[in-house]
Amino acid sequence: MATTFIILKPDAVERGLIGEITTRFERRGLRFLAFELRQLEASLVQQHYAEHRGKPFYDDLVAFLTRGPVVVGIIEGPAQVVEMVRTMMGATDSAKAAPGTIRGDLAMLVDENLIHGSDSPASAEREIGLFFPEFRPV
Ligand code: RTP
Ligand code: MG
Repeated sequence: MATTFIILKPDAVERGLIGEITTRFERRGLRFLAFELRQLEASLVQQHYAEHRGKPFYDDLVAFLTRGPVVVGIIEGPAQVVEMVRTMMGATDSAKAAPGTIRGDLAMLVDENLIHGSDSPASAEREIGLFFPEFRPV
């Protein structure tokens, strides 16, 4: 088994889509090991998205992630869980995301794209450490 990290972004919470998105993962057979509604500090979001510092969308991205509560979660699944969750999310630009994916079914913008998912096992480990420093795999 392996773990990955997700954020249901403020647009998902504002639009009342926590249940819809969570249910997709649970129906697939994946299991939440942590699940918490949280108002994020800008400093944490900046650390989380450090790879994008300096890009044109960076400041807007930090403002977006801190404009209201998010859900942060840890998902457990098979060895490929990081990739499974990314596939279920769909392309970054929701307008181009395939039908059947979370973004492809429920969103249409590149910035307000409902969900973050770790992009590699190394990212998952780093992000779980940032958002859930107390977490120990069960
Ligand atoms: P995420 O990190 O949130 O899971 O998304 P991702 O891997 O699919 O995309 P990434 O390239 O890491 O971009 C991070 C987030 O920045 C916003 N973004 N806006 N306006 C733009 O061109 C633009 N590009 C990216 C999105 O919210 C994206 O999810
Ligand atoms: Mg990313």
